[in-house]
Parts: sequence; structure tokens; C-alpha cells
Amino acid sequence: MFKKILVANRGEIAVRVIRACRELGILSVAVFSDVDRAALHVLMADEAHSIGSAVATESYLNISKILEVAKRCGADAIHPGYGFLSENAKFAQACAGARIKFIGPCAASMEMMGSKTRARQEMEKAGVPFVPGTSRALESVQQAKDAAAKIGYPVMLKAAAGGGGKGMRLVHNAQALQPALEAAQSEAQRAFGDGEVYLEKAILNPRHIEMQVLADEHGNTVYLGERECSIQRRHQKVLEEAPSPLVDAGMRRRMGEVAVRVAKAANYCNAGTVEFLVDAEKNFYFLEMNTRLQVEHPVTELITGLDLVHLQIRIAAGEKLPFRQEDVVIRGHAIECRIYAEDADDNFFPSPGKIETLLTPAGPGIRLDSGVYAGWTVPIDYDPLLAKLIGYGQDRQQAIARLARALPEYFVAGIKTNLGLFRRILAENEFQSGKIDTGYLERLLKVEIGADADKKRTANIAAIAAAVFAVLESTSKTAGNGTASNQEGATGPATSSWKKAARTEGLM
Ligand code: MV4
Repeated sequence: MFKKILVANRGEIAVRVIRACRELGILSVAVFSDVDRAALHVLMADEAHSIGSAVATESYLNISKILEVAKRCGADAIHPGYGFLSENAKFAQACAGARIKFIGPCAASMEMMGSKTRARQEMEKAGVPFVPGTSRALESVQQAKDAAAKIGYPVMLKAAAGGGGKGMRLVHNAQALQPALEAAQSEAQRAFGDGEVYLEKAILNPRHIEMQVLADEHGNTVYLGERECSIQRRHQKVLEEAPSPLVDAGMRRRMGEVAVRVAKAANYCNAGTVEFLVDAEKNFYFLEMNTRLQVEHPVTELITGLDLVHLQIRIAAGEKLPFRQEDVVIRGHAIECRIYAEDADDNFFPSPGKIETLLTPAGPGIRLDSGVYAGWTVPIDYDPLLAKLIGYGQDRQQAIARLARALPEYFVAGIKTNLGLFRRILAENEFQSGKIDTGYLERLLKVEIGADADKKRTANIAAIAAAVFAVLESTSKTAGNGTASNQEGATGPATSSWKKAARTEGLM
């Protein structure tokens, strides 16, 4: 087993990996940029090293700096977390060259999945169902028109180097194809330095469901069930759950077996995720494979009872998977809320700054994977994910109830967060009945804008009324006519929200 692991990341995922190291008796090494000197992962690791300025390319994306620290401190492995260098084939290659084990797949698997057209070609060979379309670069408008006519409109233009929606265009008819193709190609060129674009049949209002896989270095590959990730906003996931309310045991087995076939075709090793689009008829299509541990891995951990980071480390150390497919049992239901430092009233714009007060939820069925503490200043330089609040229950209803109970226990002062959004989602009808697709959140936010403004106006009126009553009350008290006790009942909820605001203010 490794003696020392360098964690090439920051925030909650660095903390998550450091915790796994400690549980396994492995020393952990943190790296940090100038603005992360006092970050939680730095405080928690066994040792920590500065790697440069706040600009990620100078620090968390700086391959030679990170390898230099790893060599200097005698780390025998590197865990990349997610984002940053986690899917960088050059980094995996450089680690191998420095005889430091990269905890993840080999560079060749990453490269195969890094190009969407290349991945589609390989999946076609392996007999994996994927969205109908082309699997090579579009060379001309005429070629695109011919392909689109063959598969039928609407079609989706996608960047081969993409993922996450960049360089993607929905096209409804032949006239719209040329400008969309040109726009997609130049956007892809700017974003990825690679203008290659291909075409797929568009699946309207799909669900996004992904399958967790795990492969050791001895040829054993298993699937650990799916995650429902349809609740997103602008290609950023907001809430994920496992299992998916849509997937039954038969569909899970079929999807899982396809995911294992994908992993084997990629000669895949360690933890990975196979993404599917699912249409209204429950047909599922391979979309892409993420060659890293994902943000939402905790929901899979809770329903399988497995520790994915422990398993990643043990696999990287050359151990065999300690169980077989038939030993994997899915039990209960888990839902994750991604808590971001962002302003829901300002288009979910990032809201960095100092956390003045932090009260965190706990209790039955609640897990909190957090990377922050009271007094810490959330820097503007990185992804604004603060923490993940995960609710677990024997079924979906209990998971929802526990989360709904825990959310009001969560109190963050000093910065804005999206905590309020989750109360709305969890209380909403369609969500409660599991009717969610990738358009769900945009629809919810659209209808709620008007209703929300009304609610705010009502709340403001109530607060002003309460203030007037409070002033009148204190005046009448000084006047000594003793009517204060009557006022309490008369003002009702306005008084209680006023009192709550006063208590909240007392905390700051
Ligand atoms: C699609 C699609 C419909 N049809 N492909 C968006 C991100 C990228 N990874 C793939 N995406 C999509 N690809 C076809 N052929 C719809 C989306 C999509 C989406 C996918 C997953 C989660 C959220 C999404 C939101 C909008 C569009």
C-alpha cells in the first residue's frame, strides 16, 4: 500500500481524499495556491506545500510544479480529485514517467474518451448503443446536410473535444444548418483549440442518467448502479440522486452491462462514469465517459455501502476488487444538494467572500462533504462549490424528508448561497413524483420568478408591519398602558418572522 499520497486538488474533494487517506493509514500531502493558504484541505492534511499564484494554470494545473512537490516530499501516488488535472492524459503520463502512481485510469483510456468522435467509433465497434449520427468530423455544409437529412431533424451539432455543452447547437431545419455549423466550429476552436464538430440526432427533453463503474488492474469490472443527474442549470448539475426514480432492476442491469462493455472497450481501470441520455420511451444511449471520480459519488456510496475513494486507492495500489458484481446490493435512496456560493437573485452569479457564520446540519441520514469553515474567505478564482449536503433514507420519500429537515439547519452568513433553491425543489410536486428531465430546473426557475417577486413583496410588507408594531409596542410600554400581550396574537406570522430575523441577526 502507498505510504504517502499527494492530493492535487482543493476544496471539499481534497478534504474527502485526505479523510480516506487517514482512514487507510496513509499520509496526505496538500498543495495550495496563494489564496488557499488557510483553506480547510491545507489545515487537514499531514503536510502542505505552496504551488503558486491563484491563477489555476500557475498552481492546480501546473504539472511540473505538482510533480516537483510530489518528488520532494516522497509521495508515492497522486489523487487528482475532479476538475483540474483529473482528466489530463499528459499529467497521467507525466506521473508514470516520474514513477508516481496516478490514482485513475491510464492515459490511453483518457485520450480515447477525450475525443467524442473517437469514443463513438470505439463504441460502435464494441456494439454499445449510442445516439444516431456521424462519428467523424464534418468537412462541409453539404456533408452535414446529407447526414442530417438521413437521420432527420432536429439534430445536435457537437464539438468532438467538448463536453459540458460548449460548442453545442440544436438545429431544426436545413436552412439553419450552415450558420449553426460555422458558429459551433468557431466556438469549439476558441474553447478547445480544436474546431472538430460532428452531428447527432437531437433527443428532446432527455434525462441524464449515469452509471458508476469500477475496474481493477486484473480485468475485473463492475457497475455500482446509476445516478439521476437531470436537475441541472446551464450544464451545471445542482441536485443528483441514486437510484434514479425512472430505472427499475431490469433497466439497471441492461445499462450496467452496457457501461461495463464501454469500460472494457476503453481498457479502463479505476473509478469511472458512463453517461447516458434517456428518451421519453426509456431508450438509453451512450453519451460520454467521465474518466474521474465525480462530484456526486457520495450518493452511490450511500446506496451501495462502498467507499469509492478507498477502492480507488486500493485499485491503484494493484489490489483486486474485493467483491463481485453479484455482491453489489443497492439499498435505500440518497439525494445530493450542491451548495454553491452564488446569488440566486442575481442569475446565480458567484458570490465569494468571507463566511462570517456557519451552522451546519447533522442528524439521522445526513452527510455533509464540506470544504469551508467560519472565518474562511471563499476566493473568486475557482468553482464556487462550498459543500455537498447528502440525505439518505430507506426510500426516496425519507431521503427527501431528511433533507428538507436538514436544510433549515444550514446557516451561512457573509456570502450568498443557493440553499433556498433546494427547499423549493424538494417541496415541488413534479420533483416529488420523480418527473424530472434536463429541462426541469429551467422551467421551475422561469415560473417561479413572478411568484417569487410576489412572495418577496409580501414578506417585505410583513416585515414593515412587524417593525411598526414593534415600535408601537415599545411606545405603548413606555406609556404604560399594557396592551403588549394582545399585539402578539394580532400580528401572527409577521411577528414570528420578525422574531426569527432578530435571532438570526443576533448570531452575526
Ligand atoms: C444531447 C442532447 C440531446 N440530444 N445530445 C449537454 C451536455 C453534453 N454533455 C451533452 N448534452 C446534451 N446532448 C443529443 N443528441 C441534450 C443535451 C443536454 C443535456 C444533457 C445532459 C444534461 C443536461 C443537458 C441539458 C441540455 C442539453
